[in-house]
Amino acid sequence: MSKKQELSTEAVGMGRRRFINTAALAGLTTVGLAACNDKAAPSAAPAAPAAPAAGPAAHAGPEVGKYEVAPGQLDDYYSFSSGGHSGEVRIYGLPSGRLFKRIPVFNMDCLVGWGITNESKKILGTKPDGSLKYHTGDTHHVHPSYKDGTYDGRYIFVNDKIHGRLARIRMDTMETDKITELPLVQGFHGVFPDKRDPVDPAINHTTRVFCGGEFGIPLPNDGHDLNKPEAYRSIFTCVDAESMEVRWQVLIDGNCDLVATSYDGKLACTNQYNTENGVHYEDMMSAERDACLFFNVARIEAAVKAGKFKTYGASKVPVVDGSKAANADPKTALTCYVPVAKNPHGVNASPDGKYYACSGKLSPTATLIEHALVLKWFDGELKDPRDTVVAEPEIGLGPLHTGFDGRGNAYTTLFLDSQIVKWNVEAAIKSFKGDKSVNPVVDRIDVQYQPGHGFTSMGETKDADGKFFLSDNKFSKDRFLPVGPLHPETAQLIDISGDKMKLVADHSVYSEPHDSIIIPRSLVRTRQVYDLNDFPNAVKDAKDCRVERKGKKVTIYLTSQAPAFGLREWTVKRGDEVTIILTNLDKVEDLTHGFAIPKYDIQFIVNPQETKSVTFTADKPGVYWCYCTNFCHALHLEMRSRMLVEA
Ligand code: CUK
Ligand code: CUA
Ligand code: CA
Repeated sequence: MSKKQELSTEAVGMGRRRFINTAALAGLTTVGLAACNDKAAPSAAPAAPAAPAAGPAAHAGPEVGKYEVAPGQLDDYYSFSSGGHSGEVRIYGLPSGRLFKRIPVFNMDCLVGWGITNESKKILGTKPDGSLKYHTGDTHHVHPSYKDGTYDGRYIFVNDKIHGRLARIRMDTMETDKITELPLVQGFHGVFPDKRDPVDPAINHTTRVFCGGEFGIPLPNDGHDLNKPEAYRSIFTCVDAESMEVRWQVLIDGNCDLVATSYDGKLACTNQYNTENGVHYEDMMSAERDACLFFNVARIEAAVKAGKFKTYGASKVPVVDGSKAANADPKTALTCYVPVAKNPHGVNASPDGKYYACSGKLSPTATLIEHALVLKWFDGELKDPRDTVVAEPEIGLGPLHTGFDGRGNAYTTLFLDSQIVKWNVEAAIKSFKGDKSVNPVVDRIDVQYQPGHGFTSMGETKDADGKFFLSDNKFSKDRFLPVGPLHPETAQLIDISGDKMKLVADHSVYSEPHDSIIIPRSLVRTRQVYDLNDFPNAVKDAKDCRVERKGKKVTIYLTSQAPAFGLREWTVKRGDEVTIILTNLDKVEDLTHGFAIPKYDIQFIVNPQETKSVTFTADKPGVYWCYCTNFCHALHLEMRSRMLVEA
């Protein structure tokens, strides 16, 4: 037995935790890459014991039964989670942590045929030869549409960091219905819908989606300017929530990470870790302060209307100047750069609409900015943007993302400390004003390990219910059965309804969710069966199944109805361009059929009353069994047709 195995689990955990802390501290003073150090030498002994975790240690053990969802019982909450570089979005149940669905967004998915069917390819975007424009995606942030400051159950918006795309998912079918590629953007990171109109109070729902461009690039990016970083700029974008067309853009200093919006619709903001506009990491951390950058939506739209914008390259989208230098006068400024602690990560609006919490990452603090004071700055009543800061509590090492409970408390993930810290907003404000008798930090709890995003149930709406906090941890190490070098990640469920946080479940998740939201099940209303009439190309009756030829173009009109397809066989000629339109005539909920053609790389499903199509060139003569892939009936294996491709 190895030495490590002889140690109790607790001791092993402690050793690792200490090591992480030590590496973290070294990281902060050198290059800030603690996680990488830790990965490179996971078994190294701690160089020196770190200070024990602050705050009361006595957390009650998990009361598993209380949070168990018994067989046949339904979860209370949905969690919608980004899938990182898997390019998808996932739906979980909480508190059980059961995975219900993976929604393909920017990725290909051979189960449903996403990226294979004509309909999905049209949404994903194709090259002139009909092949997909991109096969990859990197989803970070998922946020639903709003009405009256809370979710309206219509859409979920999600970003693609790699190719700068915004996708929309319909919440009735839980399918991606539109994707927009943003011009002039590389590394589109944070996304947030507005919560109401900035000028017309009658419009109390989401009409705009704000997108934070992270990487600065030369404008135009035409292959000349590697060594001219001063010419690199990032772009902040507003997309119309209905048409999904880009409305306007703002040229800015610095790189956007997260995006948040105010409850009155007036402001959008983003945290900026690279106000230095550096291209190397040393440059990106050279300044003592970075910024939380606020956008005055009404003023930007007035500037666009007045023609005060530029366009770049082939893009026709108006771009206004939001740079720091051009917006020094508050009375006319479109943007306000509020100085916050070094290299902030994450900005979140509190459910009462009063504050924004922006974490330090390379500073052990969170910066609290008051919404009303930012508006005052724009009115010219405050000189210094820094005067909008009302608290800056010291909360721990590597603070990233913050959730709120609706009772005045904030919960921030501490990446380097591997903890969640609970701090009280009003206490933090008092202490910032000089009242030394209050300690804003109320509680701490260890998580396993290195949390990235953390979020509370309904915490980004005015209906924050203070029940659960979910910690999406980047490292799981010893928490699950080993499955080889790629580890699962942990989503740890914490009960925040009491004074003390209680860890109640470890859920394993496939890499690599960044952000999620937790919604009570009452707010989600799906359709469980499609409507035939929603598909203009539907084959509405098995009698309509046929083969139609126009020159070399052949269309196969096909239906599925357990246990048979509407045609038993059909013939095409070698070299034909074949389109198969398949309608599932079954009406019963859950009766999905699949359709696969061997060697032709065709595979997709059709749900009850749904129609999908595929197009391919019949270039391989022979007989091909077109079979149902989705177990649908006692005669599922017998559910087949033949396609003859004549030589
Ligand atoms: S983020 Cu992923 S953990 Cu800025 Cu998209 Cu923080
Ligand atoms: Cu239809 Cu299996
Ligand atoms: Ca910086």
